[in-house]
Amino acid sequence: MMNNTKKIVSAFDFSSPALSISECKIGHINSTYFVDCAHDRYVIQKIKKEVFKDPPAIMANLVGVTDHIRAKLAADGGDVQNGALQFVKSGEHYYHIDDNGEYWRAYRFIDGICYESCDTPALFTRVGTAFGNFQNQLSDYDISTLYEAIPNFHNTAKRYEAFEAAVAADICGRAKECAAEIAFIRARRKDCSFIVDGLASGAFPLRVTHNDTKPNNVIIDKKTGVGLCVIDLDTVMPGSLLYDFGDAIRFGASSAREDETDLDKVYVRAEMFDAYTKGFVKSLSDSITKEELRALPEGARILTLEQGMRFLTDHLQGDTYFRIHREGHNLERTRTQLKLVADMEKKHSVLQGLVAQYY
Ligand code: GN1
Ligand code: MG
Repeated sequence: MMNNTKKIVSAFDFSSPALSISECKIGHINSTYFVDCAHDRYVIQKIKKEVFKDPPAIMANLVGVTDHIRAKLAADGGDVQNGALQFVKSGEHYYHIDDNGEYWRAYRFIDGICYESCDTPALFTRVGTAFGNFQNQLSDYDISTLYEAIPNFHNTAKRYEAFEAAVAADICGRAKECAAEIAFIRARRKDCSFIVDGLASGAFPLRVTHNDTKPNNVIIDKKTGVGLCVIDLDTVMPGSLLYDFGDAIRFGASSAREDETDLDKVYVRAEMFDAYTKGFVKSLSDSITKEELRALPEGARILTLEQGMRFLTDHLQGDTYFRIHREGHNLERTRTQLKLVADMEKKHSVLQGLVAQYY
């Protein structure tokens, strides 16, 4: 371990001395490391301040939410050890500020697998069940106590405005090479208020949502294959169930990686859409409304369009938000999202038919 990491690691109240540290390269925002201690393994993360403006408030959210879930697990005879993240204190606080003013947090490592992609419908059903259960466990959480980590995170209409502003400013001179993508998004401008309008009218109830429902945010038990624990909780905020459904579909039901460059390989897998819906809807069967059910396919399309806008906005602004690994990476990611949107439009009646069995 280097001296500065040693200092950060030693700031946390781990149960035994730290022996080594290794980087986890997954995730576009925070930096994550595994810390192996004599008797236990932990995860430490540097919270990206540019994205998460108030780390102490974030940590209050995370501790509140995970304590709530743990209490539910204890009451229901669930897996208290592995069913919710257990954050580790640094003195008084659940964070440590290093010499550079960076915020760090730590939690106990939970052994299991985080799948980067789902290869089988059965696995994706389990991911859907895990995210559905997560929403259930938080259905009685006091929404008013949640700090809104990133205001308007999934406000697609606001994301559209930000996209137009980035096109107008064009600070990197990249708009010209993205003319087709810009036109594609502009043609769907009206659709961007679908979910915000539904929330405003009450058609879609306000819930505590995860908001970043990629399959790699569920830890799967190696032996049983069942979802153990939902992670990556920074964006737990008030929102619509459609955010969690839609984001999961846009990522997990895609036939290809988020940055696949051969667009012929990118389409939405109806059988995976069906598989996720099965797990998610079943675990939410007591609370999901008819309006929400009916809107699932459209929710998936809107969240995918939104992600395309976010990647393109970042590309136009010079790649300051999403970590990139090569030039044009955010434009490549944009293209896969827009290809998925087009394919969802083509398969609209198929997807609508798949959810119809539930209402
Ligand atoms: C970011 O860091 P990661 O990969 O879990 C992003 C999500 C995007 C996702 C796209 C806080 O999540 O909203 O959907 O990248 N998280 C934040 O892959 O912006
Ligand atoms: Mg993540």
